[in-house]
Amino acid sequence: MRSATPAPIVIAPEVAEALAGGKAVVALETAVLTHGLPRQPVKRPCELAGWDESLPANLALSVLLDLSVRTGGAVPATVGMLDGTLHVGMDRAQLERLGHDTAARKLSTRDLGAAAAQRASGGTTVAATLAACEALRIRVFATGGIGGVHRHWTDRPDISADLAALARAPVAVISAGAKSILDLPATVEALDALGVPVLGLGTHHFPRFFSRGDSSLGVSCSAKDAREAAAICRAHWQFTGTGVLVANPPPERWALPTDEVESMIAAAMLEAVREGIRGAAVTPFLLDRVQRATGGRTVAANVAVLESNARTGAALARELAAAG
Ligand code: PSU
Ligand code: MN
Repeated sequence: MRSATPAPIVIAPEVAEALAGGKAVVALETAVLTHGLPRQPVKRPCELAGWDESLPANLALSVLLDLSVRTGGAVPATVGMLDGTLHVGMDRAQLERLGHDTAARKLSTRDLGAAAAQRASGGTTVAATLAACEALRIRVFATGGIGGVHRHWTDRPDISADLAALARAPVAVISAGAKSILDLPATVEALDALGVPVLGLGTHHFPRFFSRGDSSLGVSCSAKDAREAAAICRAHWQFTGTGVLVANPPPERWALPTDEVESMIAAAMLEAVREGIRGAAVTPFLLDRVQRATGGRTVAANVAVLESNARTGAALARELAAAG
């Protein structure tokens, strides 16, 4: 006989305890595990000690982020779906299962119900991870770059559900701005319209994921460090319940020049149009093409960004927890 419907959300005991005790918790997404990074092993992409080069790169990354959050003094809560159950807090075996599953779906908010009912597995995007944060009152979430308004949105309004999710979940999302494949000025305008502050961490420039940004695109406020950022987040949530996009520029050493990234993206986009790539497939397609075009330099930048954001997320979560 079939077992009863599985509980839709399972919280790892470690995460439940930390939340109940008001300790620092940092949520992590898994779309980057299932659809973001290559599945081939990659030699230490950016000289990071926690990188296991015997693992497929996607899995090595999730393992590294878990470790970085812990080293930063917070409890990682990796979110992902296994056989229809949404897990908040995934252990190594669960990450391995999801990372090796070639049938894993890319799950945005709209996809959670269908995947749960069909007992599917999948990696959660920023939007779907934010839904879990909202349900469990997790206040900090670290990712690479959020989705946003895609280029050519006037032809086809491809706007990531990440923006709508940020507009409703009171969560600080640490991100290197938004992904460089997007229309970044339009994305910043959309965040503005949704009432989501863009808080530059040690910068007044909106980061462009692979590059550090410049004076052509700014943020709505800046903080010098995690402590000041936490104070701004707390004050923000006294007035309204929207998320805060904490824009953390990529580490200097691994950032790429804007022009170089731009020409790669232009080429990848032409290819996407030629191949008729649409909807949820657009982001993974473009990331894959850009990664291949640079022979791993964008992979290094991507990993460096994610790791830096995980560490920054831990620092921010600790500041928020300390303030109660
Ligand atoms: N940034 C990356 N790799 C990724 C993503 C972002 O460097 O895999 C994922 C995030 O999970 C984000 C999603 O939420 O892409 C956005 O997809 P879409 O544009 O289809 O909403
Ligand atoms: Mn889209």
